[in-house]
Amino acid sequence: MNLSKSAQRVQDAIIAAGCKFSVVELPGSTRTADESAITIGCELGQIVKSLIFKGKESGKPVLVLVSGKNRVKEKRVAQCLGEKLSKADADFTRTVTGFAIGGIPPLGHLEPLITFIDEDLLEYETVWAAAGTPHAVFSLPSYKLPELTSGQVITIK
Ligand code: 5CA
Repeated sequence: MNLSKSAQRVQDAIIAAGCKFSVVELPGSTRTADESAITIGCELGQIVKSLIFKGKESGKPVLVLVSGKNRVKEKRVAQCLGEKLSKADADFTRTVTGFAIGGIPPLGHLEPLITFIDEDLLEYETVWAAAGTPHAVFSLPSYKLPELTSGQVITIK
C-alpha cells in the first residue's frame, strides 16, 4: 500500500520494533474511537485510544493507551506514575509525538514516552490503533501491545 508520510513513519516504527503489522489507510474516518469502530467494523472496546497527558510537576509527557469503551481515570494513572497529571493540549501532543490529534499512534513518537496500557484491551484477541493520520490504522494481537510500546499494563477505569 502507498502510505502517506505520517502513516509510513508508523509503519517504519512497527518494522523497526521487529513486527510485521500492516498499516492500512481507509476511505472512512478513523479520527475518533467511535468513527474507527464503524469504519473498521469492530467493537468500540477493540479501538486503542492513544492519549497524551503531562506530569504536573515534571512536565513529562505520558502516553495512555485506553480501550475505546473506557474513560481514563486520571487518579489511577497518577498513582502508577507517582505524580499528578495535567491535560496535554494539541500543541504539546504534536510536539512530543510528531503527529496530530486523531492519528496519534501507540509507537513511533519523536521522543520515548512513559506508557500505560488499559488492561481491558487485553480482553480482545485483536485490537486496532491509529497510525499517524485520521484514516490510518493497524491491527495487532493485544498481547503484543506491551512489548511494542514498552508499556505497563494497569487498571485504568
Ligand atoms: N484515531 C482514533 C483512534 S484509532 C483516535 O486517535 N482516537 S483518540 O481517542 O485516541 O484521539 C482523540 C483524542 O484526542 C480524544 O479522546 C481527546 O482525548 C484528544 N483530544 C481531542 N481534541 C483535543 C484537544 N483539542 N486537545 C487535547 N486533546 C484533544
